[in-house]
Amino acid sequence: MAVAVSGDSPKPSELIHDAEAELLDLASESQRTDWVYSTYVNDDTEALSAAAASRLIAATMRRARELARIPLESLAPAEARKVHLLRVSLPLLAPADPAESLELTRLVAAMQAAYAKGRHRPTGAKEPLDLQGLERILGESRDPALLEDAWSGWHAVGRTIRPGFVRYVELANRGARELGFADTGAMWASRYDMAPEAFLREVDRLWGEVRPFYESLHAFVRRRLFEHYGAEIVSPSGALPAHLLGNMWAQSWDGIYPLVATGLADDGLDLTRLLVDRGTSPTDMVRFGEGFFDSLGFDKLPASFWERSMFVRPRDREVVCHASAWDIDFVGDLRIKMCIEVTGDDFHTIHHELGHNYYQRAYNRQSYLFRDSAHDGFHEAVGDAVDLSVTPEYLVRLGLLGQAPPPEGDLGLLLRRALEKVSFLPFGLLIDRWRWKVFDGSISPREYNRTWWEMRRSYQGLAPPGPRGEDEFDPGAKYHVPANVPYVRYFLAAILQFQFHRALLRAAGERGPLHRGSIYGSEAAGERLRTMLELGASREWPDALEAGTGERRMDASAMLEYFAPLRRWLDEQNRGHPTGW
Ligand code: X8Z
Ligand code: ZN
Repeated sequence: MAVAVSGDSPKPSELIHDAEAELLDLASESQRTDWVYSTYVNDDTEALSAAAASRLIAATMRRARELARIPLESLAPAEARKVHLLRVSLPLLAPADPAESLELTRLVAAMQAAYAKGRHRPTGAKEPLDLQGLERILGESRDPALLEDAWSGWHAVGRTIRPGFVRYVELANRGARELGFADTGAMWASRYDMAPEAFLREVDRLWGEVRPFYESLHAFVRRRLFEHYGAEIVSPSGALPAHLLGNMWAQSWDGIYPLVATGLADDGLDLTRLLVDRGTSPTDMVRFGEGFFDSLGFDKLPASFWERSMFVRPRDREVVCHASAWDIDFVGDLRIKMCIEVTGDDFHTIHHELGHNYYQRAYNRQSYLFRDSAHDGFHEAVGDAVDLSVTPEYLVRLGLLGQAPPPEGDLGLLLRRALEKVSFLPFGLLIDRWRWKVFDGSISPREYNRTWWEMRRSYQGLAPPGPRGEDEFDPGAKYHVPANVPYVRYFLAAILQFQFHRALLRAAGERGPLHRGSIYGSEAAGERLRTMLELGASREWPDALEAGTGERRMDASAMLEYFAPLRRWLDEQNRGHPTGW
């Protein structure tokens, strides 16, 4: 506490300053224990990390209540913003009762552990496989029976998560209500500098802009899958079977690019093959990522990054393999935690994660409550925007590719990117559309799985390989659900990254088509990006967006422009064939 002159109560600025100092300490402690837990999952690390999380939540809620008593008119605008940000700074709030708070944070840690420990032994396999092994089958096999087995085998992990999830919803909502939110979903939706209802409308508006493109891609992919698998497995006019799209959650379909791109010229971007052929190691892949940011004028990563990060899955212990980026002390102890495999997918994910790290470092001179992104979609979009500059020409410069393919390769290039990014859009939206209803009570535990599949069908046009009852819990088979990570951020990022890419290309002086351009080597683009990142959360997000792009609204025009040649081509290909499901 600040020392108050006797009789006087502390000044608002002092209260805020003290709150920031206390929370910075507790947040770093929580990061540290969480890091140890995630890289060495056992009962002790689980207990330690849950206890630290509970302490951070309790202090945050106590400080938020304390600051809420300050009359708004006595606060400078930056202080008022901090008071607001403090209230929405955590993805999880907990009841004031210490036993319930600890119960909740332990539940979340335990759900994560259950997810990390998920294994399934496919018929005929010698050993049980972890998620990565099962994902490999989903990406590579074209045998429907094997695909279904790997898909169902992994989804069984949801069953072990369901009971904890029901109680977590109850306790997390109680915490959110104690701080004046309607429920946890409403709290999540309060982080976008607008009323939660306005934010939901904003998300719908964006989805409306890209939905026709998604439907057109869906129809085209469905026809190719129908040609390959036949009418017994793929209906020519209905929903797509979720296990045939090359990815465990059918959230990105680039795994089936070879099936879908028949007859198209080589796009030169079979990254997995290029990386494997050159004998690239996981560390080399991270060095390539660092090299890109270096070329934009960002400082090199600190030595501690290379010493403390986890790049590969350790053999001797259980870890949380889902990729993440960390700034343990909020001033530059940057790390990534990944189980890198030498694949194109992981090459992209490395750029994604490094985007988080460079953002974290760019805003670390802000005061504590501003050390965050403008909104969480920004955090997710930075690395992806940079990754859009991983063009064949760039791979030539790295020495991974001999020669860039001629313009005929463009359609393939765009199709591959669309299978990765456009297929993702409805998935990015539906996870939280489902969770918002779970948190506000309009979906009850008895209908978790049915409503999940209704939404999978209505948004993505997908169906499960067979009937899924309420003994299953398929949302629990996606990391962010047991781990309590809000998801609509990825939907926003899927759109924002193209806005960033377009603006950065223009800053780099590139005037050509968006899908051909790369900002590699442009310090002007780097400068523009850094200006936006350094703001952190100190300003409302439209201000940050304007600093980076000159625009104040999120919109899909850049994404649609990037894919324009592919959209025309898909429309031609789909003529006379059914779209929708
Ligand atoms: O979770 C992630 C990152 C960590 S922030 C690897 N992503 C989402 C996912 O894997 O579902 C990136 C794309 C979407
Ligand atoms: Zn991320």
